Amino acid sequence: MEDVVQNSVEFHGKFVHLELVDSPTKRLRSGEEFAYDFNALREAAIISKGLVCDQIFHAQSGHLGAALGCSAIGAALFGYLLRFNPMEPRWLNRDRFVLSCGHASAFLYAWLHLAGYDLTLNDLKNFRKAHSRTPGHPEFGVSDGVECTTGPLGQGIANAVGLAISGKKSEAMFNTDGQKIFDYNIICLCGDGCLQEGVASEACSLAGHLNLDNLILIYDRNNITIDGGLSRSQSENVEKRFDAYGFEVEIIDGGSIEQIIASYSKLASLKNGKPKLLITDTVIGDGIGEVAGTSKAHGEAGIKFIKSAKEKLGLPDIDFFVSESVRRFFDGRLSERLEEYESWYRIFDAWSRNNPNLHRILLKNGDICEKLEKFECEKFGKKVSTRTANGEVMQFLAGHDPLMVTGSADLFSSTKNYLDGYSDFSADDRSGRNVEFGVREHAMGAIVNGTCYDGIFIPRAQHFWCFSITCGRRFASCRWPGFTHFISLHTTPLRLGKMAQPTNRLKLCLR
Ligand SMILES: Cc1ncc(C[n+]2csc(CCOP(=O)(O)OP(=O)(O)O)c2C)c(N)n1
Ligand SMILES: [Mg+2]
Repeated sequence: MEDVVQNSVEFHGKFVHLELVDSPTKRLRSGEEFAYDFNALREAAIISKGLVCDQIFHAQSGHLGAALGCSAIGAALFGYLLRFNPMEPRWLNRDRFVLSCGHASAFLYAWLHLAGYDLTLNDLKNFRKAHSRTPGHPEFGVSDGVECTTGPLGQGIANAVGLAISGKKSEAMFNTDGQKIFDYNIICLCGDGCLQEGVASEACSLAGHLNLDNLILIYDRNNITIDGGLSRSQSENVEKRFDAYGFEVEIIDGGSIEQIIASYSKLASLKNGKPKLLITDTVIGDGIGEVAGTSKAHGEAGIKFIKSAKEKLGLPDIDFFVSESVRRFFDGRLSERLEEYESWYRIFDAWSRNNPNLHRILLKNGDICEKLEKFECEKFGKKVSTRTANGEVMQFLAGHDPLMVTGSADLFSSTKNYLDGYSDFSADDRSGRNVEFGVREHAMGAIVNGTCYDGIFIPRAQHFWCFSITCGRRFASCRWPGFTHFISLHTTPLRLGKMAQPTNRLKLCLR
């Protein structure tokens, strides 16, 4: 007999009604023998290619290359490897998937649709249209399943590091001996360009130092960027570079679903203190023979070959086609995912009853603004600098809200935002509330954004304006090095999404 328990709970300001069914869940992660349906995954990968092509064909714009080249990765991740519940997209213990190469948004939308998220074929048809749920680059809060707004290359990797910090802190703060409610991973798909950006190097260096073994970077290594082959501008050994950062690294064929599942599963289960880099060798634009493997495949040049490409892939001449068998496969997976969620929820429910204080903190029932009213400004007694006053206020608030964390890029002594009485967040101390970012201002900004996206902790980070990432341009605008930066603006921010809008950026750059 199934034991059905009616329940409802508030999750991040949203009421979730649940029927808890007491049935055994297939735990993919438990290491049990599991029969993967590789045929369904292969078919789903082809269907995803059709959906990618159709979105970009309809919009007559977009990036085909990585979205097609990563179809096997998408099938493995969204078919089996990622833990999520499309019915509860902000499930606290979901795996967080970040598409750092945000230009490949058609990939994400195709897979979110197939996996059962609230993203319809109509949404896919509106790809790159104003106010659609499928903007040119993924936008947080616009479509379920999008964890971070991405597009500027490399940012997503640093966001993922911020999510990983949040994950480690959540485990330390909320898991109890009796009940483990957090054990999620952060999976970030990134391309050659993401890994060329300095922000990624800063963030990964810190991730290795902090032993963030809940972070899995999947590197879509197609060796092509917009203007041509990667060898024009890069010759380092990425494997050794990440090994030096302290990552566990594996290289596989990114077109083999079997290899992806095997390597990912191995890496995800390795809780050895090392973040993971899964280098997947792929072919950009795979499926459109006329451009595949070349920089022409990166963007829209393949559009004119889409009709014949779909035919060669064995897809019918139907726009936005999804086969019955692929639908059935994902329906079946959805039932299994719901079971997994329900199993977790039972643990969460018991945890909530056993730990009412922690539960209250997690769901942020306390009102920090109310506390702020009690802050006595008079105690300064004299004029103080704004950074000193800010530090005092933060110290006060931190005493009232255990979710507050802070950070500095080696300038705590000047920025005055160190939380006294609390330790540093480190590989050995996950309860620490002060994050020492090192001299990595660029990554600090994006990492803190990642922690914010997660919504569990309230992170703050401070540094000096003159050391902000626009430093190079600011110096140029002062004409100190006697050089002028020419800044291009996107003429089509509408199709590209908010990430390409010049708002505020120009002001920021010229300051
Ligand atoms: C910070 C930043 N600089 C430049 C761009 C413009 N841009 C978009 S994609 C791309 C090339 C990316 O190459 P890769 O990551 O290898 O992606 P692929 O061509 O393989 O899809 C560039 C330069 C950007 N999106 N972000
Ligand atoms: Mg590339």
